[in-house]
Amino acid sequence: MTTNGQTQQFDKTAFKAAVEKHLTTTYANTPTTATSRSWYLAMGRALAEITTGNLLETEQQLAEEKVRSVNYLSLEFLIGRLTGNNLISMGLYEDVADAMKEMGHSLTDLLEEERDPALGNGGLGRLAACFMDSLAAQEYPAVGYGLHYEYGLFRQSFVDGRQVEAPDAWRGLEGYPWEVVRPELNQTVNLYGHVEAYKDENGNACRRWVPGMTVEGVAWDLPIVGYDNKSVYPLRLWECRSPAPFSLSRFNDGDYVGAQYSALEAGNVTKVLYPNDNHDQGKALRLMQQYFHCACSIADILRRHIGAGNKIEDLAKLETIQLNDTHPTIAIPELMRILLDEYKLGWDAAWTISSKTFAYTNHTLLPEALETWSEALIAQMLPRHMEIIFEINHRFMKLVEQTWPGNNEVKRKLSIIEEGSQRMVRMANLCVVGTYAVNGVAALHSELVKRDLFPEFDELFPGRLTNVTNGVTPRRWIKYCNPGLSALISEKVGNDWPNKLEKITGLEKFAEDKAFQKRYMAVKKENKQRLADWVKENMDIEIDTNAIFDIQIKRLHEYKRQHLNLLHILSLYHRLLNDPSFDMQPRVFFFGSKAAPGYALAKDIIFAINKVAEKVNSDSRLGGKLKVVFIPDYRVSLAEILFPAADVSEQISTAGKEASGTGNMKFALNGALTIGTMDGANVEMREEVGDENIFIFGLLVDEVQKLKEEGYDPYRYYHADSLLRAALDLLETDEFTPGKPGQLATIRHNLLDGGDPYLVLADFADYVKTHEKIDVEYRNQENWARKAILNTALMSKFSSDRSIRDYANNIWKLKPVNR
Ligand code: GL2
Repeated sequence: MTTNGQTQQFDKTAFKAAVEKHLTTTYANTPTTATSRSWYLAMGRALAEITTGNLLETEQQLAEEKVRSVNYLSLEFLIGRLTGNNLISMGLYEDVADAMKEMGHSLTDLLEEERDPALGNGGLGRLAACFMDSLAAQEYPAVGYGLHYEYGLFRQSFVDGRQVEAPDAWRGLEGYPWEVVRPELNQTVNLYGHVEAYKDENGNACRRWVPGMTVEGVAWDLPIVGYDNKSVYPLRLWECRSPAPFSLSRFNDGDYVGAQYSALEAGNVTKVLYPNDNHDQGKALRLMQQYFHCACSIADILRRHIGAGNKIEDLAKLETIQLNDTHPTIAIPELMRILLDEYKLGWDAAWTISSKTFAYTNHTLLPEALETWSEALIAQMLPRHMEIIFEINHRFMKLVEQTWPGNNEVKRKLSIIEEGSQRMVRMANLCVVGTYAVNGVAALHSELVKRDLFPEFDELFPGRLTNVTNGVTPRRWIKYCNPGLSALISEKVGNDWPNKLEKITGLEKFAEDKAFQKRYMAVKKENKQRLADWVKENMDIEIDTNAIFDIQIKRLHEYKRQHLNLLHILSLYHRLLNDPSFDMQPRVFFFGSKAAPGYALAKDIIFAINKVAEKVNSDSRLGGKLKVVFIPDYRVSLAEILFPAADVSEQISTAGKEASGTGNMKFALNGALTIGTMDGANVEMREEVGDENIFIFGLLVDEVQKLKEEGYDPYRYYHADSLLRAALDLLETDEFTPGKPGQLATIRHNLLDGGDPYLVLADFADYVKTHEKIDVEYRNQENWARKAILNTALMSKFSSDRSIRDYANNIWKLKPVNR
């Protein structure tokens, strides 16, 4: 299918034999009795044999050539199913489909057997996965470091409209076929204990950590397969185990539970992914996860560096470490500890290496997401690290004093330590002080990082704060998930666009071409049908593919304003029933979203949408004009069906709150038109597609700030706008919860009496008006097709390949190494 080197090596007979071998020896099945799942597993293992070989060869080559590489540290990698995507990258999709067909199986069906490795919450984790894909596609030497959670993000179901969470054992009983355990890479991690002073052989005063507990880090590698090349990089996930999982003496004494106690304790560290998105809970176990992740990863980076015969002094020349948000910040004092206490470097030498090795990406301005840890907690769990953090801060405060002599206010603001009833460590401040580059994730966001979050840091360290606009991988988010569109694109611009997305601009000249418009819209229709079929089969809801498919899929959060979308739906419901002159194009509103289990209002919003959906979908008075579908358990594999099927993409956060968004890019690439605020990457998308091909509404960042300063009164909007009033008041009635009025009232209450912190009511009228415009524009299908084609054609900036090139050229100074 591609010119991939691996394609030529594909030996169908040998591959089929390998699948059968795994079916029988690895999964204890016979070809006649095996289930689809066993066939999928056996196929996965046979493929993983190929990628593991390439991974080891890539590792060896990079070590021998002593090339500079990036280490991407992230607590989350939301990779999604690997099999289909890897087949595409390996150039083996059709060959393997053929081989499996000869064995009596449809590849598409087998791919459905894979569970999503949901090792992330949302955008931040998915970005890390796109970045690994782009690093490998462009052969920038890289290792991804994450955690091997036993349970990924919870599975969501709805019981009477309410979210219910269940554990997600993503590996299944049989294990995940793509992963390979690497026992030779195991690490020992220390915790607790105390610090002691001692004199070294030369009589110098030294300090060392005497730990109170040790656990073991087990490395699992997942292959990140380069598209159309032979490089395979590891995504290395650490699992925490006890070094002494079982005490035979305690067991023999009859203490059966106590005998396993240390194993139970250690196993907890990587048991479960914290289900919070854009929110810091400050739990001790989470700090332990973070340190465990960093300690294993830093030790592994040093093992590679030193093992390849390099000097510790050359670390920053050969390795750079990107911190994905503040979650792995503790890696900074960890590297310092190793350089000071183990390599015995002086402070300045150690600091030079460390601060030239780390770079940090900021992903949010939301105060509730900016991590702080209590000094007491760090001092107890990581006593030596707390000392080092104090020393970093002490030296940093001297610099602040030199720059702003006698200014205690600025010291208080910039200090890594926040004073108060309990002292807290501000991880973002530690990151800015301890790294050589800090980037935001979209132009607007990076400006706000400089202007509002870190203005003094920008003055103190000119040039350190910068921007890298996010992107998404065109392999998964067009080629794999939208084969119809992919074929059409290839026909017009050639087939190398998946790793050269600039080529897609070539579609622009077909935007007016009537025949092309028809074919483009026919593909859209097929994708809408695929989604409609899924909905019919899984939710038993009938939907018409002639309706506008209007989709909002993302984590549930007040700032993302799913409740603004809901109020618009309620306004349509009200008008359809009460205003005989009102007419609209049939519309289906889709939602897909998980709420953090402890986020009560987010869960109430899910409940409300589900209750409205129940009523609306069976209300014959609406004449089929309005449907609402809340897809349960939204995840990457469902996103792959939803993005290609969308006509309208909802990107409606309060301006200044969504750092970037990446779903916005996936929708537009797949030809959906955005309704959005001037927030995050929407701003740059508008620049690319032009104002006439995107529907922008709402307050701007500065208007939001001004309105808040002036004193925002939600009741003003409530009293002034009868449609808004009707929509809000519906939430008080029992219209959607027969016999139980008030069940949806918390949302109304939050908006009116709770002060409407995200200005939903202020943006409502413009939002409704902009939707009316969409309604009109959609009626002219040629006009709509042109706009949709232009959205696909003009999105090339938002390839994660471009993002990674920006990081490589402007921050990491990294060169590709071809295999
Ligand atoms: C996020 C931002 O909210 C989101 O706008 C951005 O696209 C991603 C990736 O940069 O990062 N920040 C954050 O904490 N989470 C995000 O998704 N969880």
